[in-house]
Amino acid sequence: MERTLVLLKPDAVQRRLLGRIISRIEEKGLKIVAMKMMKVTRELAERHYAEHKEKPFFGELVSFITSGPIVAMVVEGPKAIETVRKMMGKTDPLEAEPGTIRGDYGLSITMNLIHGSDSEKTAAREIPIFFAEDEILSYDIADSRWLGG
Ligand code: D4T
Repeated sequence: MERTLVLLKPDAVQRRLLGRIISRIEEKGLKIVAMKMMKVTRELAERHYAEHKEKPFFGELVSFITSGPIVAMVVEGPKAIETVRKMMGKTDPLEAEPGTIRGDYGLSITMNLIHGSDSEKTAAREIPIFFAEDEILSYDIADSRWLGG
């Protein structure tokens, strides 16, 4: 079963949107197998966003993600990576379709509420940055036989 790293960014916490976003993930049928609220240090942020180090928005990105608590999750399900990316919507809020998380709640390209790994390779790199192996739970969920995969 595929796993993806999901971060609910500081704006999601500050705007009290955690419950709504987590509900969407649950209602879709995905399974949360790890979750914690945490403060991202500068070092952690720079590791997570290493691929963007040379981009002009890198400084802003790091200062935003370290600006307040976030909620980090590992989400599991069939095609979890692509499914979460579709639910997030495009990075630019003007391009994010209504019905997506960013399309419904976001106006800013930086404060865009949610992060989801963009490939299996990225998920494998990102998950251990935020979670130790023993923080990721393996459990049966009652409705799994009705969700396919
Ligand atoms: P993340 O990585 O947060 O899931 O976002 P995306 O996958 O949708 O977008 P990305 O990797 O292209 O960008 C990472 C992060 O940088 C912010 N950003 C992006 C920004 O502040 N200014 C910009 O011009 C761009 C392109 C938003 C997400």
